[in-house]
Amino acid sequence: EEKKRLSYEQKLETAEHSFAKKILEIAIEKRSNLIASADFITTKELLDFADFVGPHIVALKTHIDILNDFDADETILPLKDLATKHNFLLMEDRKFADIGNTQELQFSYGTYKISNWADLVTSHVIGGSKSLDCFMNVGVVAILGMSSKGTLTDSHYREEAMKVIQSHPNIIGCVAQNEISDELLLFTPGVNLGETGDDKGQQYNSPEHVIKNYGTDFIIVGRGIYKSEEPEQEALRYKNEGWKAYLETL
Ligand code: 5IU
Repeated sequence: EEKKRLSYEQKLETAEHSFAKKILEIAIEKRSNLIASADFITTKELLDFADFVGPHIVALKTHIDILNDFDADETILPLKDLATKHNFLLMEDRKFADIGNTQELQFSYGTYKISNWADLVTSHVIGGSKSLDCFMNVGVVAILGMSSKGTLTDSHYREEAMKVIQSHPNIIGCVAQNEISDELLLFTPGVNLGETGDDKGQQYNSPEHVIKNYGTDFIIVGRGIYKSEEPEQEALRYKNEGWKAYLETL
């Protein structure tokens, strides 16, 4: 028996964080719950991909530190222009996991200056609640559980992590592979229509499975889209699958 869920409109009514509101507004406007993970090592591939899939996504998830040719002017300025052009958010999957002081430095300084351009950032909560205070003017997506085989995010960890997550105003939602409470947005990676996993521990489910069983608000798809022959068509396919599954659970 599938659980009924709150609509994006209902979540928007109670959302408090500006970036929670923003991503919900984009979802409603574009009729999409798709986040594309753009795990590229060159700026050209990243920008071409962002332009192709931009119309179909609510956010583009980056690992900015894997680019071989990162350059603030050549990478970030055009990326921000594409985000404006196609109306999607930039989600840097940095997975912070340190003490507050170090995270503050990693967030604003160094090569990537994430705080200058990211709308959303991912963070572990392993450093405790105070370690998350530094993430200002951004929405934090906290890692509750991971999709990889053998992850240490067992039910005890998740129970303790959830206490931190529910009480921190910078956090808009969780990355997880299980159902969570309605007040937080649920982001689920490990989504693929053709594969069940990779040879490095990744485990996949379909968009329909995660949306119907976990109540996922936003599916995160990487290789399923960017490795396909026609990424734009494939993005549209995931978008449509995700939206259909969402409508069926209302
Ligand atoms: N990602 C996961 N699983 C997790 C977390 C993050 O796959 O539990 I936390 C990231 C890693 C990669 C993307 O950037 O999401 C998934 O890519 P593929 O769809 O190519 O597996």
